[in-house]
Amino acid sequence: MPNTKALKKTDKRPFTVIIEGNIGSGKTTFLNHFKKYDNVCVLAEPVHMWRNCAGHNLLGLMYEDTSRWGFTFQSYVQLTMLQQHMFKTPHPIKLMERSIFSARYCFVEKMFCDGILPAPSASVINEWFKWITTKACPSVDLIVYLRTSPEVVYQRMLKRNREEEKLVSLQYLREIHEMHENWLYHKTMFTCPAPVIVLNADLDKSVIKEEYEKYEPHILNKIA
Ligand code: DCP
Repeated sequence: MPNTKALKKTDKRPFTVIIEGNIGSGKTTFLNHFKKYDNVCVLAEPVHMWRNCAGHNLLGLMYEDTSRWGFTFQSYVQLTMLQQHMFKTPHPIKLMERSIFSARYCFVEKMFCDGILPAPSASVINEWFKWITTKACPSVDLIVYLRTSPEVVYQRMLKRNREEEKLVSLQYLREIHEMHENWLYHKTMFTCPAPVIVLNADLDKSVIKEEYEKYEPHILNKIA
């Protein structure tokens, strides 16, 4: 006879937390902080896949010619984010860098509003998004919003010097900031798939650990 109690326990989906914030807001640093906990599964964003899809650097192509490659890039982002959402782990807590939601609500929306993503292309992404979020149900329990100012993340981005991001302007970071703010802070655009906690992610690396620790119980003590 199988132990049904034990089966139920392992079948249970993990308490899932998505880490959101502007480009350069410190999502990776935040995730790295939680790697030391045995009960936490940490899923970094698959940027390496975006840079190498069967040998094609979709991230680079997207920045070089957004009108030509924006749809291709965001379609692939949507697939890779779905893979992260569906990733099964025996750990009771799962932390994900970004989500299918920020891809749709911040980046795709921005391209569409700017007229870079034509309406037919936006519709295709949107139809996929609606199907995925209703049928595949990527469940989220908590959103951690790493809130920053565009000027701070701009400096960080320049410092890390990612080749593809050489074309990213302060203005673009301001606009992506506004998308995050409207979605997660003012809550005037789209719905939040889970409650949001807001961290001051402008803080320097030397002191940000204290900010992380302040909010740790929200993540570690809530095991679904
Ligand atoms: N990106 C995009 N569209 C998406 C997701 C990301 O255009 N749907 C781009 C923006 C960045 C790169 O991909 O150029 C990676 O951005 P993220 O903000 O997701 O990751 P970072 O590496 O900037 O995170 P952090 O610095 O906060 O750790």
